[in-house]
Amino acid sequence: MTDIPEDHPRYFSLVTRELLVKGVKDGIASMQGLIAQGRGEAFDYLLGERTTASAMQAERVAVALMLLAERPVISVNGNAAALVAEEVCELSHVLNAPVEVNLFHRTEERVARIVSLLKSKGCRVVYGDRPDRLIPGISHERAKATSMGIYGADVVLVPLEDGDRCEALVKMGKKVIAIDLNPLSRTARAATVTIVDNVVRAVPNMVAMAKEMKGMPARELSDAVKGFSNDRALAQALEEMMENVMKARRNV
Ligand code: PTJ
Repeated sequence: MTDIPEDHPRYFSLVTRELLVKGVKDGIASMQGLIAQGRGEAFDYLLGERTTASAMQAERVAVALMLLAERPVISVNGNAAALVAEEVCELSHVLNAPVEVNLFHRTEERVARIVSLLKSKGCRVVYGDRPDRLIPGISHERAKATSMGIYGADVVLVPLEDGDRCEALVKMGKKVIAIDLNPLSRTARAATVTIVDNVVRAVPNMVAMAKEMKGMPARELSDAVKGFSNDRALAQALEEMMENVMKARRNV
């Protein structure tokens, strides 16, 4: 990996890039994943590369939903595996939610590598290498899922999901929690709860929240979810971006 000086103003962003490049070299992330990360970075730049108040609230609602769920599942693609494999495993452990490897650009070799990476990071239950169901309404390879994992889940956390699949999961009656830096994306608009934050900040935040909220009675968790509107949260995220842009504009 390139040596990034710690005093560089965009240190974390550059380290994240390096992790993804390594992910591609190791056969974990796809080449297309690099392009997706670039798009995400542009939105993150507008956000000021921070977790905003609306993202923090969405993260809390998401954790409450997962704790209330009967069968919560965490979907992992190449980008999530390259960037936050360890944190995903910790979240899986705290929430008692199995992980399923679910790829957009699916190859069995990449699925196997990601399954083994997640296991090496401590994930106990990892589905995805033996799919036995197809998500209705989407084309074959992208539709593969497992009945014990995403197919049978009531709540699915999908970091960086593609729009079609997010819509298809919602159509199946699932609550879908998306992590997506682009508040205008189809995924962001179709999900039940969208966290407009970088996956490298969102997942560790959710781990800390899950540890804190795990012992809460169901009534309190339901209260945390009550009143949440995804449309309103997306509007807030756009406003937070615009405020940041206006602040920069005043300094030009
Ligand atoms: O590993 P695979 O084959 O499953 O492929 C994964 C990608 C991400 C390549 C695939 O799902 C894809 O093409 O996704 P999209 O449709 O480009 O959507 C990715 C979304 O994630 C975009 O809206 C980006 O803005 C957003 N995004 C990119 N990087 C991050 C992000 N959101 C949060 N954190 C990031 N680091």
